[in-house]
Amino acid sequence: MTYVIGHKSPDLDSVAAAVAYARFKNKMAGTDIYEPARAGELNKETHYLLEKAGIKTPKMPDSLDGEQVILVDHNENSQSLDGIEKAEIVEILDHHKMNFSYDQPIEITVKPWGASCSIIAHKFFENNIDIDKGLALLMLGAVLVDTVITKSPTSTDMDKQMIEKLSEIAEIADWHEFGMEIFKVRSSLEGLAISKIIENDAKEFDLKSGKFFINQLETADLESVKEKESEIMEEMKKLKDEKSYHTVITFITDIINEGSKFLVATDDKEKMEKALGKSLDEDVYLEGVMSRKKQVIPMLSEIFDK
Ligand SMILES: [Mn+2]
Repeated sequence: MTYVIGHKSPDLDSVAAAVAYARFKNKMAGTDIYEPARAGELNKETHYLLEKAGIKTPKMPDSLDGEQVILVDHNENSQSLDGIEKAEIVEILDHHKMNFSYDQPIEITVKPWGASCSIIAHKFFENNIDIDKGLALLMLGAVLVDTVITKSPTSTDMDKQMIEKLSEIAEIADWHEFGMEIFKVRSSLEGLAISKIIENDAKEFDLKSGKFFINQLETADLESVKEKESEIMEEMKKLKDEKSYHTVITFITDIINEGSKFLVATDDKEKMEKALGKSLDEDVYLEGVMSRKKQVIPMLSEIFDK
């Protein structure tokens, strides 16, 4: 038996690639020795798509020690499940930079495409092997997520071609809409406590004016966050008072439209309006702003760190 396995903290592409490539290898060899596996807990969109595709969750081995493995969607030991140093790696299929050396010649497929599932889909088509509807749906989802619905700079023409072909098999009429559906599942705040939301991805910064707490959320659907905004604001104000912050910010990044909505609780409204270039009495949406490190902090430093 040979495991086909992706990286730790598996994303959709990593799990879908394991499922798809195990199936490809079994069909090519006319065997069932290739078994898809996963290297960690599944995220929300992976759960969602496996269920929608009617595909069972790959098992998670305790260790790869002594096992035969095919690595997909990664090639670095540090990203592999424990025991990889003592596993026999028989093949690699990936779309990341190579950081791999091995004492044996093995088969390696690496392409600079947007998703591992694009490379695997191409292999199916090249070899005239059928992809069933469920598998096509899973692979399509993986390519759409990894390429941010083809908007990522890593997305290539080949990814687009694979998206078109997989959509047809999966009977998805509008792949853009299907991509949005997956991103909505991924960024859903449903069931999350507000206290968790405001600490979703938070960092503290000491500026000359005082301590800043800056939290970022990602969404494919700003509208769906809107109904929680007042609750989020309340909780931010509480946090600001409790911890004596100068400013608490939650900015919600719309990954599709590439901009961020800012929720702000601050001691210095006037200066904050100057820093953001917007009135805090209205919705603050900053077009093109997506990075805390590269955009938000410099904007604030300009005003609050002098
Ligand atoms: Mn990937």
